[in-house]
Amino acid sequence: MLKLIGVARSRNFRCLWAAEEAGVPYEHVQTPFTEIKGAAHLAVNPNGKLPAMQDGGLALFESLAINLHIASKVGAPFNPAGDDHARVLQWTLWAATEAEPNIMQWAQHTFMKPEAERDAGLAAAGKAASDARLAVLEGHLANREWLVGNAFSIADCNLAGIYYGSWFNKYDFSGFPKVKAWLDRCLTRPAALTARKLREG
Ligand SMILES: N[C@@H](CCC(=O)N[C@@H](CS)C(=O)NCC(=O)O)C(=O)O
Repeated sequence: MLKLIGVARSRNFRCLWAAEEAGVPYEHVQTPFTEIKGAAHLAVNPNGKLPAMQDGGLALFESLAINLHIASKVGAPFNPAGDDHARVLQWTLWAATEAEPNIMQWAQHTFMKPEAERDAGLAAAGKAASDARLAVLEGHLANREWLVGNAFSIADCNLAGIYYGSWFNKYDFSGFPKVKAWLDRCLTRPAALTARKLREG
């Protein structure tokens, strides 16, 4: 059975959410942060990070790669084919390279790091860079409900999974009403609520 490795208060949240959306059976192995540099965990994720995944003989790291693998087990609309599959890959790579580094910089220096280590300048720069990406997303969502096609897909799960922490911690999305409404739609789906319950307790 598919094993999703790592506590839910890590990027494993997005993998748990994807598995719930896909409806694939999985085991949640709740490896804590205290064990991620140990030999047993390094054998499945040599980066010493969460999450990791095992599925038969396949071991994967990188949360969004894990999610694409989970989605590959089901068909459309969660895992669309053809041109829409290319669009899923586009948004997934955009999530990893454009969205996540900037929103994480804001998050790290706003609420994640101990107060003494936060840098207001880095938080502001992270917000400015995030807002530039959110403007792109706002334009894309101007006349559509979901990122790809006309149904929720793994692309929505991957990108909304990245913005979940900032959405939960009250990032100011007021300049991006379409994005805010899309995040509300994504993160209150039944599968998202199940994964959020694992994370938020
Ligand atoms: N790009 C990786 C990032 C993994 C990552 O940084 N995970 C964090 C938890 S969410 C972690 O394990 N941090 C502990 C550390 O870096 O020592 C992914 O998406 O899986």
